[in-house]
Amino acid sequence: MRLNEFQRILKKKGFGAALFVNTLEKPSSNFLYLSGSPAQGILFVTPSSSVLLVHEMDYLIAKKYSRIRNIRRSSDMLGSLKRLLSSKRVVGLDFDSVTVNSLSRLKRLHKARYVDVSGILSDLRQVKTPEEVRLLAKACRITDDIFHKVFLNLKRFGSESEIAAFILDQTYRLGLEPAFSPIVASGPNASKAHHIPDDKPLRKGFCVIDYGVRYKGLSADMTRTFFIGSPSDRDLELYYLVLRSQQESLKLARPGTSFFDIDVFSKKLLGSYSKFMNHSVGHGVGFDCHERPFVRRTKKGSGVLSVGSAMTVEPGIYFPGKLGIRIEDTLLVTEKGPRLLTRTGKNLLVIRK
Ligand SMILES: [Mn+2]
Repeated sequence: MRLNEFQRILKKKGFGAALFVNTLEKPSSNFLYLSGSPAQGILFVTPSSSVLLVHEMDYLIAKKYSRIRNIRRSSDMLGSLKRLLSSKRVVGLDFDSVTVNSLSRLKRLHKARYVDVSGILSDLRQVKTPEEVRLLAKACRITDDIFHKVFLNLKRFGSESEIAAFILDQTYRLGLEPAFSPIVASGPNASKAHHIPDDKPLRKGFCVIDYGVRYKGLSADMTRTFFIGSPSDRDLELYYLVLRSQQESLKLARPGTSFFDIDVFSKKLLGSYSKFMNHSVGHGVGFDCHERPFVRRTKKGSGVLSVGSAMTVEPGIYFPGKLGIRIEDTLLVTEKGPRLLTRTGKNLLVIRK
């Protein structure tokens, strides 16, 4: 279905073909999106046909996952690609995933006008199909379950890295992959939005956990903040300020709303603390953990939500070297408004150590 739509666009634009390369070093989410297959290889699409070109050793995995029936085995991938490209004068490429070196190799292999199709793909991907919504919701439910298990076991963890290891263990036991490395940040570490978990004893204060699993290509993204020790009145006030901003902002996730306006609104609700929120209110999610729609510096450059947009809402405040609080959900924009896909409770959980 997605592939057919992409082929229609290729035809309309007069492209002879488009190709997507997926390797271990440079995984291509567009390759996965269009083919359904995580195998290494080249996806070659023309307005009327498609073929998945794989090395002999990747044939079985391609066959297992690919929605594209035409899978061709080759021991000379470049030679096979050259034959497929012959007579194609305009060829679409995903400029987001092609390196400068591979582009020059490609130009030596076959002379053509190579045109970026990454924008076409991100527009298509912004509207989730019912099947993608189902998979994303499943990714979110599994992520909820893992957070639940983390919270049940909190007493036994001594360090951030123990929590991260537990999260990854739970993920791999299910035969799944992390959408990104878990962020576990306790005490002053939580003031770094992208802290890497360390093996030192957990610090007292707020502890941020940011994580999501990838389920059949779709990424969940959720953050919860809990407290180790006894929160002061001010700690509680700060936490519930962020929570209120998050809960009110996500209500704005409706078709036609600019993501920019949600960003402005979430910061307005933080009042004078908004200067301690050093990132935007959220991002689109899907086959990449960060994809369209985005919040940019201007309203004009920012994405507009539509039915089928999947996104996060994640306000936070960070006092450098002191504390950090972030609360994030993944949600879907429907005709009726936002539908929360991550559902872990958000009242402040306090553990006394
Ligand atoms: Mn996020």
